[in-house]
Amino acid sequence: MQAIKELTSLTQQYLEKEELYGAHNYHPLPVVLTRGKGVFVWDVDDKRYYDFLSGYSAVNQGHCHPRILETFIEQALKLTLTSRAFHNDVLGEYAEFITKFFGYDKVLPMNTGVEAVETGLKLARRWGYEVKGVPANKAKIIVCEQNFHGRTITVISFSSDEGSKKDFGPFTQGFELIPYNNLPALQVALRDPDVIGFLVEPIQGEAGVIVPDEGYLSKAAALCKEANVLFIADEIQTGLARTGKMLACDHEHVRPDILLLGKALSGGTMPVSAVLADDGIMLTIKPGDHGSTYGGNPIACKVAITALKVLEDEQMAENSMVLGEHFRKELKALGSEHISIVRGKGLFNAIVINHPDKDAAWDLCIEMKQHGLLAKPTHGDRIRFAPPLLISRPQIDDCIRIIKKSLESFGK
Ligand code: IF1
Repeated sequence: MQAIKELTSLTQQYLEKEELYGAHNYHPLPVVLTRGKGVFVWDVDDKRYYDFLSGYSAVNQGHCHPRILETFIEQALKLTLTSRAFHNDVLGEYAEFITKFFGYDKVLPMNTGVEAVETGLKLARRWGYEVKGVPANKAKIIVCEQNFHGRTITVISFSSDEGSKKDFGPFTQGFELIPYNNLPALQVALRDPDVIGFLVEPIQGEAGVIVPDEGYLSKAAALCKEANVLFIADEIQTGLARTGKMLACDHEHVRPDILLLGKALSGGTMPVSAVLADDGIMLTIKPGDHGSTYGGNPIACKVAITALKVLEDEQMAENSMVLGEHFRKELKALGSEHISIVRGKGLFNAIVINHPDKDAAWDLCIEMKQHGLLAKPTHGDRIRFAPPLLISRPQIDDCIRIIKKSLESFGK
């Protein structure tokens, strides 16, 4: 663990203030950022870093993308919030754009990712009772072990990670955990007539970029269809070009019944999330049944349109696909004894560190920080590598050199 004393006094001042007045609900890397542009961020001592976390894939388009910021500022100077008590001249334009962009009848706009997840769960339950005909309060939704779908009490109710649930009970009922990437387990769970939904990450992010077997998503979706169960894809982290396709589900031509989006939907400017579904599902929600103060606000709508256009115009999915393959190949070619696994899809990757020291992944992140690359461990021994999708091949090669140099410090 890097000692605070090795940090500049300016950085230390920021850390101390946060420590004194901020809740201690995170353990960030000891770096204080003040500026971002494209793939780079700068700290308060004007040191430059490659950002290999991208705000947990909320900054796929790169930090402070000019087109997205221009849209943000232009709308902010005009009208920021009407609430849904009144109409405005932006929501309809956005709803038409995003539903046509992804091929769905309707969109329900929310703000954070977990709000989209909660909305998707409510929508699935409402459909389960009113369309599938499940008895009142009996609806069940299947979820996967090692899932991460957000931090609300209902969503942690179906987490398999005891650490994220401890002393937050009592929990919401109606969820059943099955192993991820396990079709027989799904098949058995789908036999229950009260099951109305299957919520799944196409690639498990927080768990350490767990990529399921080829065909898992398409077969799971087919099993759900057969069982008249809604396939709910949480693409909040895997979506929006991150894995080399606009949606991770696109790799297997799967069309979710309910599609959840967030994070990069605003290009890292503000919380914007969305739930997409067809009329048979979406219209079970009637006026007044669900909503949010900021959901679908004018800035969010305009920014989301530009954020999606930027992904398409700058061919970020294609870049993610090509450079992701190159990145994994180069990482594997390092042949480091300290890397036991390299996995991912597109520019959504992770390594598993093989080292006797339990803090090895953290220490490697500190070493990479020293050499100008920011990444953070997840679940102790895994490090996620997810740069903004506009990164270039020379920049990827530069980052491979940084990772190589940092790994060598283990040998010393
Ligand atoms: C934190 C993790 C990533 C998500 C998926 C829904 C949400 C997330 C697949 C909820 C959010 C964020 C939350 C953030 C760190 C980050 C994270 F480490 F927590 F798990 F990315 F892997 N579905 N993930 O990944 O979206 O409400 O946060 O907008 O809570 O520390 P949100």
